[in-house]
Amino acid sequence: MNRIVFVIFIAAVLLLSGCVSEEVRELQEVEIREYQGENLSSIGDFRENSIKGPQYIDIENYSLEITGLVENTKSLSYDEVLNRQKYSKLVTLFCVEGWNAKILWEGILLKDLLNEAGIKPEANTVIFYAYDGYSTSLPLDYIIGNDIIMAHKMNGVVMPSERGFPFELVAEEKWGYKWIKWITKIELSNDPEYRGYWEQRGYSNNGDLDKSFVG
Ligand SMILES: Nc1nc2c(c(=O)[nH]1)N[C@H]1C(S)=C(S)[C@@H](COP(=O)(O)O)O[C@H]1N2
Ligand SMILES: [Mo]
Repeated sequence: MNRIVFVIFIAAVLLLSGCVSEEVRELQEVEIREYQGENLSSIGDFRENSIKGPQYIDIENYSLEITGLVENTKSLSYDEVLNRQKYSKLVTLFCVEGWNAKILWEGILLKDLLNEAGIKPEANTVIFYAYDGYSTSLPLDYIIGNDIIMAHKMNGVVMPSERGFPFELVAEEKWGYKWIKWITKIELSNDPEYRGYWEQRGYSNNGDLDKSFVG
């Protein structure tokens, strides 16, 4: 008798645990706020100061263009962009307005994308364009030499629209205005003097964090 009760008990436990584990569904990813002993900022800590306010990109109709001084022009869907090795980096964004945010970024290496398209030897500058008409540029050497990534996740969650979904440039060691959000086009160029949105309005073209952004 005892044995039967025991067997029923075990069967019930197995059944229940089966049900419970089937019930567990991950509804949303939870933001990471600590990484290797360091506290992170929150994706809610950013100030909204984009030139035209937040952009809401319809991902079904989204494509990322790779153009200019490349062997093969590319037009990639969101999934096609993400269909390669991901990398993460802990980097702090500093805005010229005096605030900052330390975030664990995750995304893809720009040099992987560019090498796939084939970098022409004359190229020395990478110009980025965004959905809101914003643009900025950075030296090709900087992008390649520093393993610069284009992020689709922040603190382990998919980047919110307000923060730059689908992709934001993680321009480490550069002021926030180089961290272009809502990227739609990457152009390889041989014009190191190209000036983006804020650069045309007086911000420094190199955007180095250790220098003043004016002048
Ligand atoms: N497309 C686009 N990217 C942009 C901007 C913008 O106006 N449009 N603003 C830049 C600036 S000045 C900063 S500081 C960072 C972070 O801005 P956020 O706090 O609005 O996310 O985004 C940068 N990327
Ligand atoms: Mo900024």
